[in-house]
Amino acid sequence: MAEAALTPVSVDLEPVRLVAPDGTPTAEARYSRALPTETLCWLYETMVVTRDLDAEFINLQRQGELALFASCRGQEAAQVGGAACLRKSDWLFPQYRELGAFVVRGIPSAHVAAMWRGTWHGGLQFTKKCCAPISIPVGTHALHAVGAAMAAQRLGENSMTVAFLGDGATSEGDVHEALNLAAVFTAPCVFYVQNNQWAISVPVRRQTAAPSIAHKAIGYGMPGVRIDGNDVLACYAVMAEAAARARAGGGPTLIEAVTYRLGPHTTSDDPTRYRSQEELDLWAALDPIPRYRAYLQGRGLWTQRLEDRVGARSKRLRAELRGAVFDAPEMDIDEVFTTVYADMTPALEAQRRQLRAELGEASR
Ligand SMILES: Cc1ncc(C[n+]2csc(CCOP(=O)(O)OP(=O)(O)O)c2C)c(N)n1
Ligand SMILES: [Mg+2]
Repeated sequence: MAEAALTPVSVDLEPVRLVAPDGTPTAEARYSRALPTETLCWLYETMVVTRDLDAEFINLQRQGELALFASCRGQEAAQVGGAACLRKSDWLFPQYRELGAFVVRGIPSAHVAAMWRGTWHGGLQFTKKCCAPISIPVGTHALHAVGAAMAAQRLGENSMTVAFLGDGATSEGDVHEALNLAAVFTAPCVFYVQNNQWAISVPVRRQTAAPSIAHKAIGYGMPGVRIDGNDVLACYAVMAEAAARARAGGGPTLIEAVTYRLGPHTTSDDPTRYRSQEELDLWAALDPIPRYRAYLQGRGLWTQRLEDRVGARSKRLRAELRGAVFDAPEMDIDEVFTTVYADMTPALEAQRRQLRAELGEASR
């Protein structure tokens, strides 16, 4: 087992940015923008498809088809860039807002919908794409990500894991334990914090007194990097570097992607109760999608043909999602009770009778 490196680390408060808000390249020279044209266009396509599918999920929730939905609107660059540079065999441990990462991984939206619809197996199919099910308990999955990374390390696999976390999650004890454990055991794990400025109605200034979330890395003894989370190329480049370091035995990295949640926390939330229109307008002007489109235009890579192709794919995927949700089989309510223990307990039997009575059905 490698000893934890005792190298002093420092963290730059200024986020890494490769593309300025107006779409022009910045002077940043430590990281490269040199990706193949196909990849550059595919990043754009994936961000737009994510935003369109996100809107469809909200529609479906409003139509009563989903119990709840947590929109990633505004965070597409952070999620798509952060996931796109990984290998398909690197395991993702999402929080609950990572639609962009799911689109990158090719997880069918119907499977994401099963989770938000509340069918009992919702999310389990994610594992086929090396992605853990969504984690609603905030922060618990950070430990799973470290455990999986340590397992990969011991098995001699050349893979790494990513814990997708929110700014609020960094205040959880589980996340502290995960960061510390990962650093001490040089686990090949990246902690990817999307600082979207809010944890429901709690602003990020109430999460930490540190200069930034990335600065916490200093205390754990791992590299910490702040990135402009609305710049897809910065997210791609910095995550690629951290993933390569993890694979090479260099241990974990804490990345803070500075971004903004443009929508409500979930479909059950009313953000006008706790944040101002001015703040929203400020961040709406930093929207990652028009920024990246302007960058592609500046490089002569954006074409109407690309836009049309992306629009057609979005339309098809939205229709597929609606179809999958409307045609979803009715859930057998008995499974809630029959799949808990080999033999149903009297208490569960009583609950089943009660539920059936409430649903107006004759008990079996
Ligand atoms: C352990 C735990 N505590 C509290 C909650 C309630 N809760 C749900 S989301 C959330 C805020 C999380 O904020 P953040 O980590 O910033 O993620 P974001 O929703 O902004 O993406 C809280 C407190 C929960 N789900 N789990
Ligand atoms: Mg947050």
